[in-house]
Amino acid sequence: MLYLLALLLHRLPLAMGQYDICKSWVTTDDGPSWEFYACQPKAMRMKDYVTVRVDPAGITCGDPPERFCTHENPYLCSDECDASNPDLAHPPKLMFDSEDEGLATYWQSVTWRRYPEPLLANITLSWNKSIELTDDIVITFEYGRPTIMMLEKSLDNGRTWHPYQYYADDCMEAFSMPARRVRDLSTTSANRVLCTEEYSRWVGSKKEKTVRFEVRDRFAIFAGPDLKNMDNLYTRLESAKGLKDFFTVTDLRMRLLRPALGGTYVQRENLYKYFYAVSNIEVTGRCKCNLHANLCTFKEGSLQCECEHNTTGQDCGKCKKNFRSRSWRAGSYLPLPNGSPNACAAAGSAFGNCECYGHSNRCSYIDFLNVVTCVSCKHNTRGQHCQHCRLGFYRNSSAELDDENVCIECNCNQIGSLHDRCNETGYCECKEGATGPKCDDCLPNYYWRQGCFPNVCDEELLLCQNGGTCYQNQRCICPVGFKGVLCQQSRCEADKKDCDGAPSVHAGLGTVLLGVLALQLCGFVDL
Ligand SMILES: *[C@@H]1O[C@H](CO)[C@@H](O)[C@H](O)[C@H]1NC(C)=O
Ligand SMILES: *[C@@H]1O[C@H](CO)[C@@H](O)[C@H](O)[C@H]1NC(C)=O
Ligand SMILES: *[C@@H]1O[C@H](CO)[C@@H](O)[C@H](O)[C@H]1NC(C)=O
Ligand SMILES: *[C@@H]1O[C@H](CO)[C@@H](O)[C@H](O)[C@H]1NC(C)=O
Ligand SMILES: *[C@@H]1O[C@H](CO)[C@@H](O)[C@H](O)[C@H]1NC(C)=O
Ligand SMILES: [Ca+2]
Repeated sequence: MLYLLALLLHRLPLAMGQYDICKSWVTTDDGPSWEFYACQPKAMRMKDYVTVRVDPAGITCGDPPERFCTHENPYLCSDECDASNPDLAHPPKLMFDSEDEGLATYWQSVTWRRYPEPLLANITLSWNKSIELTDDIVITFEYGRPTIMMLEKSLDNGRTWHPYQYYADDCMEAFSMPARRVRDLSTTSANRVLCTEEYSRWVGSKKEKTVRFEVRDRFAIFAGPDLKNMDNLYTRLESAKGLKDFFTVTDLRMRLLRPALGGTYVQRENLYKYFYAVSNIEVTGRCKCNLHANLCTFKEGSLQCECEHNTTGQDCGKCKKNFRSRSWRAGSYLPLPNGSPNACAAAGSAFGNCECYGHSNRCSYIDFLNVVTCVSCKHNTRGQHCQHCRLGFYRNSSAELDDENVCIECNCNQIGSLHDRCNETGYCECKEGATGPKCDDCLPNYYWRQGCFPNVCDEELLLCQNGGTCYQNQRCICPVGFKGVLCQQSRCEADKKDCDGAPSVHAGLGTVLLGVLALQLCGFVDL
């Protein structure tokens, strides 16, 4: 009990105190009303909400059953791992159960029987939720800690990964990095990724079992050794670029690269004593809710912020519908001690701010008009309150005024339309002969060729005469001997010379032949 109390007191500065309420009902000169504050959920044991994946397939021991021994007792290889026997199985979930007094339960890998091929294993923890670490990550190894391992993190649910910390008994040899200690970091290097030798050297497997990612030591750079000056840490978290993100993760991955050796060399004749065994992974943190929630609950398999301040989303990362009169902002730890809620505001709310439907976060007062107007409306909006669509855009009738998709481009056909504006249903104004919402079609009796032109010929009213054929409504292709727009004119009538005149002396052979042909055709038609 005393121990528990000590533990609670120890965690006090991180778990309690500031930023634990989002709003309170206060009475002011103007009467009672809500007052809002920056707020965050309490720190929790994150291993209770994690999903784990161990790679590669077949790395967990016991299938087939296998014997192993320990560095302390290397020649008594009588321990057995058997996946089909609950008493002898070591599945991944045993890294996250609560440890009963004395008896450790652990995940265990196969032994290094493939030596000198490396014995590699990845343990990937996923939350499907952004988490802010508030205390050290502590990984407990039974039978010795790895001599080389690496910790990686992801901020985007496992799409991209970044190194978080390197661990080796010889950093230079394993990673070509100098060995450093977190305690030696300074205020400007608090988020440096380093290689440490503190957790990888052989000291006997019972003595030192843990590998840490030192969150507290990094906090202490700002908050002092006992984390007494949390105000300073919160101030730094707001102002130092990238510092908050450094302690934020959605996933963690332990890459185990070489097991404990129990000495300097690998003994090839006894490979049953080399393997990984992890009994616990402790991750303490809080849901990242952007200082807009003080509760985080486990729903439908995922952690979820209970958003206040009229925000919404898994991390309270956007404003609720109809509360977008200004752009969303995270709450802030500053000014101390209560921070700023930076709440989302209802359209037309009594905040006194100029309403911009979330398309602008800047307003400006125009002196001579005595109006406040939104500046630089985004999302193709315009107007005093960004309530209109820019020219060339029209209102999306299925979107609210505060929706990013509220304005749709008119997209008028440049050739078919008179200009690039359109009416409220997206219809453009067409030039003569053009039609369709975007003016990219032609009316009946018009054809498209860089714009709409009236048909010259067609199959109904404007038939080509005398056996002529209509080419794409643009012209008649007339048989020899006829001409005119609709081939309505006989060449013989128009020009007697074509019919009975002798071919010109200047004409070439082709013309002569054509002349003869025309002569015959004329004769035929004349019959
Ligand atoms: C472990 O994950 C890394 C990526 O972070 C990958 O390159 C590597 O192949 C994985 N190793 C195993 C044994 O699955
Ligand atoms: C992750 O969380 C989101 C939001 O709560 C949920 O919609 C999604 O189904 C979850 N994905 C997985 C793989 O659990
Ligand atoms: C959120 O909206 C409700 C009305 O739905 C209002 O009563 C409340 O004061 C708002 N909270 C904030 C922080 O603006
Ligand atoms: C109109 O708004 C709705 C709701 O935001 C959106 O789903 C849709 O894609 C928008 N339409 C267009 C053409 O952008
Ligand atoms: C937009 O123009 C089209 C075509 O002229 C018309 O049918 C429609 O009613 C117009 N819409 C509005 C809102 O004026
Ligand atoms: Ca365990």
